[in-house]
Amino acid sequence: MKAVMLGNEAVARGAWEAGLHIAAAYPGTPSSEILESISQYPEIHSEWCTNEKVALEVAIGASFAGARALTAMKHVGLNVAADPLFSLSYIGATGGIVVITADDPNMHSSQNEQDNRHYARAAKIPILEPSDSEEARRFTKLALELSEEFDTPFILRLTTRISHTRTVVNLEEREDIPIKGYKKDFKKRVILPANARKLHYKVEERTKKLKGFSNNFKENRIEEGKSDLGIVTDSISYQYVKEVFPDAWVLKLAMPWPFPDKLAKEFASKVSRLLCIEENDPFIEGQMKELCIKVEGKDKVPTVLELNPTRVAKSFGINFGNPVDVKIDDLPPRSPMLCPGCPHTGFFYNANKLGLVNTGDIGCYTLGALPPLNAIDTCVVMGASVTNAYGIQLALRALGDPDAKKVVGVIGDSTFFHSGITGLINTYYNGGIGTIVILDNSTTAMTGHQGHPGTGKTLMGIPGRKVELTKLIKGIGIEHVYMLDPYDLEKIEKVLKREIERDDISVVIVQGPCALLPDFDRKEYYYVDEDKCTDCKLCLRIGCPAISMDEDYAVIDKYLCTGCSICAQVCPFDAIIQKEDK
Ligand SMILES: Cc1ncc(C[n+]2csc(CCOP(=O)(O)OP(=O)(O)O)c2C)c(N)n1
Repeated sequence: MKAVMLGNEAVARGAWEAGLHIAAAYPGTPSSEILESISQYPEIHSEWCTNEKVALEVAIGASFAGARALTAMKHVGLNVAADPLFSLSYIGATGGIVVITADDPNMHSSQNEQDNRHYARAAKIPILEPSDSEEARRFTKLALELSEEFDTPFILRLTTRISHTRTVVNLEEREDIPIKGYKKDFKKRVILPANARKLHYKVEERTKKLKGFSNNFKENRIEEGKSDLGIVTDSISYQYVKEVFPDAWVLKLAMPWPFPDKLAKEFASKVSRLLCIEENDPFIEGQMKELCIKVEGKDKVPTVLELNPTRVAKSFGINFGNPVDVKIDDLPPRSPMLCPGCPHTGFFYNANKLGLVNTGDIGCYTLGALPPLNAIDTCVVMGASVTNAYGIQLALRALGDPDAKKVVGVIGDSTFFHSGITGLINTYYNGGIGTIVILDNSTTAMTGHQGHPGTGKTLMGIPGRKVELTKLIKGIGIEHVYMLDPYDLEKIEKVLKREIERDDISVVIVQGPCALLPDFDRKEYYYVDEDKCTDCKLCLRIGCPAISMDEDYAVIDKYLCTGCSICAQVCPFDAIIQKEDK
């Protein structure tokens, strides 16, 4: 049987076919559909975890007990999970264990372009890279099997184009793999220095064996060409190479680490000109150069942004036409905005009005940094709003600046559970002051409405336990904790004005569900009374996409309006009126 599947769906299918037992992850584009698809297979226990480190550690525990396990994350998630990843390399696998990283060349929805192939080499963990959905399915299976065979975790690296492209997949049946059960193994699993030293020798031995494997691995394949040009490539770049250079010899690498040195040398000897075409960093090229193989690559192929056939062709002076390389400058500008009725809007409107220093975080609410709200000053990584606010405060206090206590950290609910909690405890412990605002929309909205501990909704639909934010924060010892209605502008302003003057730490939770959730309580729409509207444009300052200007008065798109009332609260002329309930 065949099916057309997204790369991420195919990974899930491959994992299911390989008899996977446990899957644990934290969402992040472009990886999120992997767990969402796995959750459709009832034979697998799947769950959203609080963050990527937690998810990997859950998978490691499952592997300890002899279950096949995987974790999936976006590329920056692997930074969060890097600590257990490096230990896991020494510990190896009992049940097969695979760490999936979905990288995002071009930063379609990420803060950086990070080439996670480097993690494979740095942590000495073998890596597989599919070039389409069928390979995504097969390589996931293979990674779980090889993990057990070589006593190592495997990294499976996808990129946005692999994760989010649909291609044909062959479907196979699920293998029945029993969970082995738990057996104590002190030398393998307790990485005290005395054990770890021995384990490091084992890792080096394993790497040698895997290099031998990589040299003979049939998925690291030479495709004969008709010219004397040879190209080494991997992942999605392989598809571009086949389009742009149909006559070239190709060395397609499915396992770029451990590097198949003999195979690469053999390939180089077959051609007179050798290119390396890969996205982002010269990971393969660098390893070829270490072998003194003469190869052209990043001197011509850009390291920044993703490749496509046109960019690949252009790098080598070939005119390939322009089928996909749309010039961004030619498109009408369309700035991203918070949605109509977004429960974050009211806070940002007030924060802008008060002109505070607001350290931001990652989520839908990062959009509060853009005009007209302009209410976020920084955005570093998940959780950093809380810690950055504290750091700014320390510096300002050292300067004797009385505004030190007015620094506000702004974080979403999922992000708070992910990595805000530890920062808040740090601020409390070290005597920090200032205000932390948690924008709690009862979901992980940015990545597609996944559950988190504050929702109590689990991935498999089994009722989970709900963590109450107020109790949690009060449990730390913070006394000033307030829960606010996101649509009550006056109250938000009043509480903010009061809290930023306080010589203590306080937490303000602005709580109301995301307007895109299916059970959102949509109210009757608002409209503008043209006779009362003075064209003052104050209502535009909330940045609601439902509001625009006609010639000399504001108009509200009744199909977009959710009836949240924020525009009506902002209008000084009572020109915005709610349609009466019938
Ligand atoms: C380390 C890391 N993991 C995952 C992501 C993907 N991601 C971006 S924001 C976000 C959470 C957003 O949820 P929340 O904090 O509740 O804010 P909302 O979008 O709901 O406003 C996630 C999972 C990321 N950017 N970095």
